Amino acid sequence: MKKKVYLMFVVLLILVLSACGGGPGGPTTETDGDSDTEPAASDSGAETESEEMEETESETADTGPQLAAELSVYNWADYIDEEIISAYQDEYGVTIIYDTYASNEDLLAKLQAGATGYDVIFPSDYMVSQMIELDLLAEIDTNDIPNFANIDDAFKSAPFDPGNAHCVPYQWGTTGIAYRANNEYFAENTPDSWAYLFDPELLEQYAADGVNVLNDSRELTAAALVYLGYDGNTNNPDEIAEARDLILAAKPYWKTFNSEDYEDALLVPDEVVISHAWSGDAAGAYWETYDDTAEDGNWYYAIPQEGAVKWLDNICITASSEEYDTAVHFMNYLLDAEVGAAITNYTYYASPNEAAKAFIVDEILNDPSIFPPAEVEAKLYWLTEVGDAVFLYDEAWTAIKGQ
Ligand code: SPD
Repeated sequence: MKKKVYLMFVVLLILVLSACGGGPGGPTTETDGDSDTEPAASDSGAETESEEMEETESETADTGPQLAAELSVYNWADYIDEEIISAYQDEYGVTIIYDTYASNEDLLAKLQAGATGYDVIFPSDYMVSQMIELDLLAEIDTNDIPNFANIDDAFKSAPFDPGNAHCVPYQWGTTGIAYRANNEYFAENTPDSWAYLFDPELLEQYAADGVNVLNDSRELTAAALVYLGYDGNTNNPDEIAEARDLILAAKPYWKTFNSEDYEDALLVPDEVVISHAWSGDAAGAYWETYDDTAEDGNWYYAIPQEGAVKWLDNICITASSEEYDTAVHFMNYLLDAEVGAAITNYTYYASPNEAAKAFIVDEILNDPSIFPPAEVEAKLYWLTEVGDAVFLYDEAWTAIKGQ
């Protein structure tokens, strides 16, 4: 399986970095003999307190801030190879408390409910604006993150966070339709329209074989809106209500609302035949089912003709975090070229890290479902903050999930 190959790649990367005596937290280029690798936060050796103090003071003076013993990271499910987390912990002695969520709205609800334990989070574009307005994000200084220089300019200073005052880019992708290429129906019919998820007449032909939609209110409502010919970010109550009704009419044909681990379901025979999907999960299903003899995988990915979402997930620090120095150190680590590539080689999502591209495996770099060509880009749009209409989307979602 491909993921095993990528896991070996990560292990190899860690060995190479250790052999070089440097760490990915360091600068992208070294101009002198000093290593930018910072000291570990904890030390298991039996030193006296004064020895420890002396060492701490000189390390602090020479190499930068002391790192915290722990950092709490809250990320999307299945969005990083655990080996990368382990490598950071081993190299810097910071214990990462790692937890996951399934949607931007779950993340927001958790923070609004008063959760203060999280330091580093990964909201998408529109949610970054929403969180900035709600004062849920700390301000950052990208000068504290030397590897920010690795990020492609096209992904810097996005409208949702001008000047990257709060966040840095992590991974990006699109939202389309994944389908079983070897299914009798889809071998004849390419699902290149949202009709394949919303039109009961079409759904009747394959619903029994399993249909999944993302359990994500803005994503699913946007797909319904653009199918109806509306703006995927509308704040018009009538249009949102129409999208809700379209979804409710299609819902009986859907087997699951799953965005957390549906990529696993795609690999189970007879579980699902078509799914509303994020590009990386669809590409993962393709490569996981790739047959060397046939030179093909069993899952394909289509961008519907009506338009599809392009999104950018970001690394941010919560306003309640007391670990700014360690949080930016961890962000810098994730933005290292080789670490950035190891993330994409595991997730199959596109990397906004230009320097990482030299280390991303060719089959991902050359996969148009991951890095879309210009004609596909032309059909993509961003989800944006919708102001008070967010309450209309929430109401619609409650109705959709409740019935
Ligand atoms: N398995 C992790 C998937 C993360 C996808 N983020 C998508 C955000 C779309 N709004």
